[in-house]
Amino acid sequence: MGERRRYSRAMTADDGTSNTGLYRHPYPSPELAARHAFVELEHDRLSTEEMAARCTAFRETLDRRRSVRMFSDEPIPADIIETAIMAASSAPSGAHRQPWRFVMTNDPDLKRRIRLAAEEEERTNYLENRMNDEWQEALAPLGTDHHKEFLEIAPWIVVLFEERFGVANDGSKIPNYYVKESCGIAAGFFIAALHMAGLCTLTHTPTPMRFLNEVLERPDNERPFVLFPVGRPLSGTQVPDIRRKRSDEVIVRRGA
Ligand code: IYR
Repeated sequence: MGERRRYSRAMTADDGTSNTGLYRHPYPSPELAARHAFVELEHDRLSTEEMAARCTAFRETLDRRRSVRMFSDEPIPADIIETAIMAASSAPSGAHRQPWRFVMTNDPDLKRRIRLAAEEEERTNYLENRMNDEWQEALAPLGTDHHKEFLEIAPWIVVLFEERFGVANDGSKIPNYYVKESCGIAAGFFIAALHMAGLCTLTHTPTPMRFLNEVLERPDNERPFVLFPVGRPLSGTQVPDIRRKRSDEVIVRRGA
């Protein structure tokens, strides 16, 4: 509260959100607004009760999400995948560059090629110790191995490519910023959108993933970030009986 009083102007609305006097450096400044377009934020003000209810409902919904390794081969309409991708593409990104491309395919031949190439890499990871013993022990409870049949069985494969830099018409590079952070957030939005649609996925990183550029014919400025098989879970699918961290293990509160 003391912080607020330092700036003198009185509150101008009952709801406590209109006190422009809080800011000595309002955004946008008149100079900025003269040079770049701004629009007023569209925002629904919720009561504290509604806030709590919605947040809890969302948390409970997300808490039911699980990574799945056994998919049904039932077809899923392309437009549902596209909508989930556009939800992902609403993620914040460095300098609003949206440095991502989502390549989706339900083509059996492409899925097969991806499966075969992924299994070849993973065979080296698991059987020829490209992943060290410590790493393999960490994965033991998940029971992952070099078999990746789901890559052919799931109706869709979506590969999120990070756009390392943009390319101008004259071929010169346009830098992107915080590419990995941006793609990580977009991946999270995508996973959440799929879950809301009743679809399952696996955050899969067949390593190394460069083969995906070739199979999916993507240019060099794009690098595979995560591969997502997407579909309904096979009925009766089993998932590891793992627990998530409790709030006291993930939340640290400091200060008064
Ligand atoms: N890329 C391998 C290994 C793997 C690594 C981690 I860390 C996992 O959480 C799961 C798997 C694979 O996909 O099998």
